[in-house]
Amino acid sequence: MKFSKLFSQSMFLAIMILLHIVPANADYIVDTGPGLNERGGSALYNTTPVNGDFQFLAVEFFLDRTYTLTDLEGWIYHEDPQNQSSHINFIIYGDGGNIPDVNNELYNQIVTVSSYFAPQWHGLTGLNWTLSSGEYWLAFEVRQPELLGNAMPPGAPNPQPNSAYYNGGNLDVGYLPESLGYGVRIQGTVVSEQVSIDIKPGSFPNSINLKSKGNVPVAILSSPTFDASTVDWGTVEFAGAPALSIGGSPEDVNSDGLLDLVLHFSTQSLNLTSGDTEACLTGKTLSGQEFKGCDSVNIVK
Ligand SMILES: [Ca+2]
Ligand SMILES: [Ca+2]
Repeated sequence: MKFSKLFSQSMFLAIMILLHIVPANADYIVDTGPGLNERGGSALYNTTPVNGDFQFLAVEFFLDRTYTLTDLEGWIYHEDPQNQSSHINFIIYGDGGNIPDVNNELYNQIVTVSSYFAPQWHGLTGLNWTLSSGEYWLAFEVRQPELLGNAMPPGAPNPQPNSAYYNGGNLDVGYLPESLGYGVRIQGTVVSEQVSIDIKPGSFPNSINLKSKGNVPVAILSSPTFDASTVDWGTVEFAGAPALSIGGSPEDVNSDGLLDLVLHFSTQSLNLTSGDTEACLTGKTLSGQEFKGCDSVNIVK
């Protein structure tokens, strides 16, 4: 019970943090700020690596929509007694409850660090790592027989609520943020989900007379991975026009057993010309996931 209580508090904290640091189209998904500007914190020491035996420090992060991660950074310190460079695997794991699921390694790339440097941001740029909404862990691992001394100084001002330390034998989780507080920055871009739409559901071709004073109905189709009932009407635009406040009752327009959403748009507001053969609809779900779908049109000349 104690553990689950801690977890739910952590979840709440994480959601609060997301709300604060992820305005629409923000670059930073996570930004804890830097750790202390001095040596200290946990070492990553790996003298006898065998399969699955390695050390890592990891922080949990939450995505409330689909992102492509582009930049990962850790606040890292290094002082190698043998004056050798080291290799850190930056790894994204799935969530295994409130620990990294080490059997679900999603992305992995090595960063080489020099034999000595003061605490600084170190990491990867130009990535194309796409993750759907959910809980994940960013782990900093030493998988080679190397030492990364005082690897990550703690003390980041806005630490992630959950972090974990694995020393090859014991997986410890649930440290209070102030005891670890690794510095982590994650950047990414919001990915627009592709959805299917049906302009003038039930009829084809989708003829539109731009002189009409009427409305054009457009169905946003549900699929096993997209629930049209989660659409935030106020964010929907079809060919540049906002949705009218009529209709919108869930109905299954394509008889696949999934309820779809039919919205209406003023023909006079559509940003279409006589040469257009396709029109697109964009919007967001109530949780902020962007989506887009297109269908053919036949502009009546
Ligand atoms: Ca149609
Ligand atoms: Ca349907």
